[in-house]
Amino acid sequence: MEHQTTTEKSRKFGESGEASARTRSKPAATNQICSTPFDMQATNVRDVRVPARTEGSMRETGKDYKVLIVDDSPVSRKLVELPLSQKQYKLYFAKTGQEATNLFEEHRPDLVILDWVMPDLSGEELCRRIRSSSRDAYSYIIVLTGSTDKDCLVEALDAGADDHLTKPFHRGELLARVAVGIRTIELHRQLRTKTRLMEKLALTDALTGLPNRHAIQTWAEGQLSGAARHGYSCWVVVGDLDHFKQVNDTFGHDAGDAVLQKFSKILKSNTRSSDICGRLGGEEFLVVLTYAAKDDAVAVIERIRKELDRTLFTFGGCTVRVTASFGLAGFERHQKPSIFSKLQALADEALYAAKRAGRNRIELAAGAAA
Ligand code: GH3
Ligand code: MG
Ligand code: MG
Repeated sequence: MEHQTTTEKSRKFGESGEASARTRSKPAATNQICSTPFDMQATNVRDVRVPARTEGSMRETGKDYKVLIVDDSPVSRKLVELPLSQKQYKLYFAKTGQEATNLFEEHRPDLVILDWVMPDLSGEELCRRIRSSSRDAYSYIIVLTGSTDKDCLVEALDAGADDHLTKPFHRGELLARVAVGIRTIELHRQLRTKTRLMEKLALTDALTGLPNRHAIQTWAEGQLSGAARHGYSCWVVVGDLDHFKQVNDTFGHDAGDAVLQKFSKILKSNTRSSDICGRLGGEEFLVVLTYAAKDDAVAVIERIRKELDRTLFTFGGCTVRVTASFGLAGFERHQKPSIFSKLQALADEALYAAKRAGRNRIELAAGAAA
């Protein structure tokens, strides 16, 4: 690391007689959205069509819930539709089990209200289909039965239904049960959002926003086995800031953090999105480059090294320069591939060599130097 005040000539940390030995450890159905829910002429029922709602307006009102109503009887569909249309649900209608399956696949409704007895598919079969095709989002299923038979209820719940209503149902009860379903869906959504966030956090280094050791190792192992299978090149680079401890000791931990963040940005901006760079820990970083010849990989790292070298940090009125050393190991396309842990160890050895040779440089591992 070099620093200079505006009046003082710059000098390098680590060159004031201090030993340079490293102290770091080793590291089919038609779309029926809001369509007329049944054949008006055939049933001669008054049109109480739900006003078409766009996705946008659904979101504005905060009631972004899709409800699929499945019943072969137009009258039954209407009886479900009427109370729900006064709420701002987005309604989809299916007359058969197959139509319901198709609409479910296409629109992934939050809630399905289905008749237990249909001409083509049984309610049980439809429940099972919905459950087996549910991805990470949950759909709440309310079954409508004509009977009060407890066996039927048990079958429905066993097939994946969450709730049931006996026909003829009470309008208020339908709305209340749908509201329970929506509460459940809301909880699932919150849980899913939090789980995704936790998964992301578990793989991300909080200070730099880069993938952490665990994430980069998992990704790199995948890349390495891909390279072995398909014969493409792969380079593993370990980079370490030089005399970084002195940044902390001289200017404080926040200054050190700022350097780590800037170096991360430099790494990120100089690597392709198909490559990966991450923080192994402390002031040590890893870059994995694929589909690059050795000279191209070295050129990428050289660009990174130079960009950091010419970056000036200002801490407490001092202008400071920080450098980094790099070790590189890997193989060209169609060369014998290595496993990630071996390449990382070789890159680490090369990094030590770079440190011994004076820092602010790139060294290639023995196998990669030819
Ligand atoms: P070398 O050139 O041999 O790599 O020397 P160095 O000083 O960079 O290496 P050393 O292992 O002696 O010191 C690493 C320092 O990195 C010590 C530690 O306080 C600092 N460090 C590790 N993690 C963080 C961090 O998250 N923030 C800050 N500010 N410093 C960190
Ligand atoms: Mg270190
Ligand atoms: Mg260091």
